[in-house]
Amino acid sequence: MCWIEKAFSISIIVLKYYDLSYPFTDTLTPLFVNFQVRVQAWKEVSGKDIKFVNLDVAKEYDLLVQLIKEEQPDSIVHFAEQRAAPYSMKNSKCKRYTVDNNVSGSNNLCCAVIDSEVDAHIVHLGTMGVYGYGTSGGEIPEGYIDVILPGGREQNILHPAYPGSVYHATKCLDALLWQFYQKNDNLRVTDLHQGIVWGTNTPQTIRDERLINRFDYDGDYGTVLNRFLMQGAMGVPLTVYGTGGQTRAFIHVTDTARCIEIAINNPPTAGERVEIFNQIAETRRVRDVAEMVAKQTGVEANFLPNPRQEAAENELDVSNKKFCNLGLDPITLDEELFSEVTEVVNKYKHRCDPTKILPASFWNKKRAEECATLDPTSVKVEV
Ligand code: USQ
Repeated sequence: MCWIEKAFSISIIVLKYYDLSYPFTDTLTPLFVNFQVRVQAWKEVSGKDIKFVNLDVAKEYDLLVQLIKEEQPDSIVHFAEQRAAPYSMKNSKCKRYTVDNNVSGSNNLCCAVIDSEVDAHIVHLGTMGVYGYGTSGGEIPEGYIDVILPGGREQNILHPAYPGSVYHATKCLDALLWQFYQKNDNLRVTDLHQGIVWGTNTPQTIRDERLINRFDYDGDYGTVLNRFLMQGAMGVPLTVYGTGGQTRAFIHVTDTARCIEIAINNPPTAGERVEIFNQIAETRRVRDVAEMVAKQTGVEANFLPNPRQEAAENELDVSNKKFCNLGLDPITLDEELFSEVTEVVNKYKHRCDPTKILPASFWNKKRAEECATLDPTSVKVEV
């Protein structure tokens, strides 16, 4: 589906993921699925017009080309991908759907920009997970890395891909598509390698309840810090996977929006290589994040067998200099902002299904066997 924002001096199409045909837990927040309600609410609070079009980017190619021709966008923000790693690893159906939807969607978008003959800048939401975690033995640069090839040949190449799930693998495949279409057709592309998003509201969505964001708390869609904050607010022991020694990159949802704005305002020129930013504020170890939430809420950390095939402990050092040089002042993990999330959770906690809190997606047979003792019905929440 697409949002088209023409209120700024430039025109933007935002391709957004939304699929009601796949079963998932309802978001904790009561998201307004009638998009006309959201569009109307935004008009009322901002005076700005957004047009909403419902189309499947991975399947309805002709409609996508027609839309781009009609709207002549300066930028197209590509968020139209199945976004959850655990969901992508649930079973073969979910793995195949994630690849079909994500890779076809990205390829269709490149073809549609070429066929429509519109010089639109593609801004794509990638992931830090394309790099793997701590695999290059030093700071992860922004997209490209200096290497010395056999014979002492110095090169600057796309950072090697090291995905940890089918979802992350689709973002690696996307990265190769951007490289190809930039080289072959001079497409202008920015790839944003984002860390784990936390928080609920941005300064825009907080203006009206009808604009509320999703808040996924379940084991398939919820990301780690939001899950911990929700569990803390409901008196549920925090679901730390394994030792909690995994170090990951984090970013607040407000900074996500800010980074997209910065990327749109700083497009590569025609012929310039794919621009890549690391869209992160900071890195933290999962058990340290759990400790912060435990201290604030009084709940304990519960170290569970890890449902994922991932390193038990890793270091992670990531450069985010480009965004900082362009004006991003990153929001870091902060207890005041935790309170804002907790308020949202407390308001809607009656909507929580406690049986969805434990992990329900296992990376392989061995991990599933190790997690066999986890009983989803054992979780009790304080309402
Ligand atoms: N984890 C726990 N307990 C939980 C949930 C997760 O210990 O209850 C651990 C996981 O084992 C993992 C880490 O926390 O080591 C992060 O898990 P996550 O579910 O928050 O994030 P992940 O699956 O890696 O993917 C999410 C989003 C994806 C985005 C990615 C950014 O689903 O869209 O691209 O974060 S990143 O991981 O930096 O690539």
